[in-house]
Amino acid sequence: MENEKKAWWKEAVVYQIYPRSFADSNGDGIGDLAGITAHLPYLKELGIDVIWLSPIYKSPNDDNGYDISDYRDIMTEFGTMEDFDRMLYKAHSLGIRIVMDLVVNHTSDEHEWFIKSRSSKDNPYRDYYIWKDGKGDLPPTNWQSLFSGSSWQYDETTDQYYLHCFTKKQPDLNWDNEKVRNSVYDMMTWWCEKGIDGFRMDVISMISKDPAYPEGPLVDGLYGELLPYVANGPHVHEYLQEMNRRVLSKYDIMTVGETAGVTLEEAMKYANNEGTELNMVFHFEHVDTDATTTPILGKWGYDHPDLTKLRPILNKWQTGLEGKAWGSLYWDNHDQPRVVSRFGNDSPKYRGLSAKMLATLLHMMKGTPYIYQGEELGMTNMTFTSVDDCRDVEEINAYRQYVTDHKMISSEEMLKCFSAVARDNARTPMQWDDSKNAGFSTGDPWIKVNPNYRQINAASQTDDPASVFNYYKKLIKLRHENEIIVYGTFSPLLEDSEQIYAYERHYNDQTLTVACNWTDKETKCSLFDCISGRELISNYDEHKAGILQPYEARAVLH
Ligand code: TEU
Ligand code: CA
Repeated sequence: MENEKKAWWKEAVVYQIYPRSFADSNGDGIGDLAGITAHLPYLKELGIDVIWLSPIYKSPNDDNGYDISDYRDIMTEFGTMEDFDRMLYKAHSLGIRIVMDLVVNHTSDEHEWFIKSRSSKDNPYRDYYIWKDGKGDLPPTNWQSLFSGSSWQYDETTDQYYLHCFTKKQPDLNWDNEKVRNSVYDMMTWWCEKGIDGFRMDVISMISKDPAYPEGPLVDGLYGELLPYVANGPHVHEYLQEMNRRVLSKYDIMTVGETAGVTLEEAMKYANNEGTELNMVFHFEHVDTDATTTPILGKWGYDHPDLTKLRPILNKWQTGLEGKAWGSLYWDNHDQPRVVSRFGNDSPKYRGLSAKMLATLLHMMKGTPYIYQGEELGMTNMTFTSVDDCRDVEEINAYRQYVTDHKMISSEEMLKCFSAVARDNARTPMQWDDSKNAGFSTGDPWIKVNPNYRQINAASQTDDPASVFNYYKKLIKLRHENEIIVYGTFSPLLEDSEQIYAYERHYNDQTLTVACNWTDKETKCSLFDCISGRELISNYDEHKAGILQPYEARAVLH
């Protein structure tokens, strides 16, 4: 469609930085803002347009910064506000925009709003959070927190429970209270006035709760389901439209909502083309395809998902949003395992090829692509052999609940789950070079470095034309140079194939044909036999007629 409205955030490629694991400038083992500033030229070289910074605000770090105790200050370990200003200035001078993580579904229990809220029932801040009476000795509902255990924490001072969808150090804000909304809008305005370029909104789909607070169906025999009662609730669109009127519409910024539990129908509202809410959202359907054959349900299944499961999801989102809403594209982020291990093949023989295939598949689709730090190097999952090596509160809590307390799964089996799908896979330090600690830190890193850093690191890839890094660089450049990649419509191809994911993009009178072999076997493919055009990119130098080689990917413009 040639009449798609143009916007810089539709043409941009975003790079996500998880500051704690990116680069440590002072040897305390923790990544920091000065470390990011020092590596901006690397990102410039890669060619990205926007950085999404995971939270850098003051935080006691129960959930690595997703528990904020002061929205207008910087986490001590990461540096100072001067460091932030320097980073923003340097990024802007390189033409790179910075999008902040906005975590406003909840705060830290150490935020002054919560300290006041819990102090007494008649404190003016009481209604900033969600307080309820228990049911006898039981919490108000049977809901399970997304990070294990009850989602309600009893507080002795006032003999009531507060809601926390995540850890008990992350109490949920009460968005039905107008004062909460105003406080959040003021804070957002403060950051916009500082000159930041947008917000990635953490679990923004969860800010409006079902006022009935019903019991949920049991998930693992222990607790009830929570998400249906907290995601896409009755007022969520109303609140986002208000936020849009009061803050977002006043600035030239980009917004992306992290929308747990979002359906295609809901996404069309959040990211509608009229622009009344957000620019785009992240959905989870494609990354929730790991089959759950483990004895415990939930996110801990780890069977290699096959293409036939993934294809209908990818196609549905591509065609469903067309003309109605803008989409986002991602494989990896700080909550997901590494894509080359999860959907590709991280053996030495196929790691590079399959990483490039997955990158082609994603970056030739319609939507704004997101690259997570290290993905551009083909960084892999970690093997966890002891829970002592885990740092993520989600893993530590799940281990305690399922292994230690309820003995529902063996330690060995749980660690197998962690090695496949745990969030810490994405949080091992960025692999810069083959020196000590992968060049991440001269001190002891807060989390173990993946031992494969001598083979997989930035220094060895930036000058190698055949590297994964240079393949990503080329994909980014192609998007910048070819409007068809940004604005072209999408139509699926070969929908019955179990090996090949293929599609076409159309723009003006041009067609871009993309085909990716999802397997390590040669596969028949006649798509390119009758096409004469310009090959934009491929992970193989030479092709075989009528065949796609293992993990071969091709994109041809004609
Ligand atoms: O994630 C929320 C979310 O819905 C999930 O991605 C969830 O963390 C994951 O499924 C658990 O396996 C956001 C942040 O991205 C995450 O890092 C935070 O821990 C969480 O919110 C709480 O702020
Ligand atoms: Ca540091």
